[in-house]
Amino acid sequence: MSNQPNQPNRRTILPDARVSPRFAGVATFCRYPRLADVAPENRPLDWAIYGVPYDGGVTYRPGARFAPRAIRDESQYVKPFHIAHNVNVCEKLSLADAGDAPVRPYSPKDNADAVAAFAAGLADPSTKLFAVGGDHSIAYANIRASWERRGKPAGGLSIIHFDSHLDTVDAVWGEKWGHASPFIRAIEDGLINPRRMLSIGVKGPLNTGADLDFAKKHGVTIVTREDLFSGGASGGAATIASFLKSLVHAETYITVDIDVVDPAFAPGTGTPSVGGLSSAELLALLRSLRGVNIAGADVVEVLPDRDHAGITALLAAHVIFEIIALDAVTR
Ligand SMILES: [Mn+2]
Repeated sequence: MSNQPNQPNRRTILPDARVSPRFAGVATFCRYPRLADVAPENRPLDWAIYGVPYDGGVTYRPGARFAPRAIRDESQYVKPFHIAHNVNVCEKLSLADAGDAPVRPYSPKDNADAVAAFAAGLADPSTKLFAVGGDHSIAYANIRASWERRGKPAGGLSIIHFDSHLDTVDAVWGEKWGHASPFIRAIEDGLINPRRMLSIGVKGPLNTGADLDFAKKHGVTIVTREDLFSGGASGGAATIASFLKSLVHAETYITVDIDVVDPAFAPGTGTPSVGGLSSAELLALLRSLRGVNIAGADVVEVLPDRDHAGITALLAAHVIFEIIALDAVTR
């Protein structure tokens, strides 16, 4: 079988857990090699996964700056073979942990610029970028770098967004670059197309019904959790299927705010919202995106200090794996 070491198509060499145990050594995402250790024959790199230890964009509980370390730790037991997709991601793809982006703790705008500049220079021009936050403000930077890498598609990237919140608020306390605003900024800058934006898992309560206005006015497709479990042509599953069909091969960014998952499953997050998806439902929804042409991705808003037994960070590690597997299965 092709899962033996040293096969010519094995592109990401994982440490043998029988020689270098999973609890030893410096932790990288899913035990993928550090970017500097990727062999020349495994370039160009398919994905660079990097941390963004930044939480200066929040107004409620801070602490997501500690998430990249926590997620690296919890990801040590993520193995490379995906049962549902029947794919070994390490045989299909060259993957690396590119370390952490530089951050600017006192300014969300300066931070976005610094992270975008770091991401723009990572690895090879064709390498896709996976950012591990950090709060959701960091998504803007990775979207910007991904849009540039994918040839600056006119009209912007399509985007599939998992979140309890729309994150299209113009400003909070005068701040336009916080974690409530990454998508309104990305839409304004033409990096994403609101008419090809799907927000899954949105729920209340909101500050005001006007929080929905921007998304409605600009044509964002919203699927609430209640929609997901109502059937028929107007049900959430039908809406998602129709959206996916409309994408054809459009370059599509995937962003996962871990607070889309119920705090019973993902307590370690800064703005928990009750009545969310289960871990299994999120994974199933991600698997249902098979065939999407992925342009880049992120997972954000893990807050290790509020976590229990690392379950939220562990879920985020599996979100990374699920999205990478989606890309692997299309190659
Ligand atoms: Mn969010």
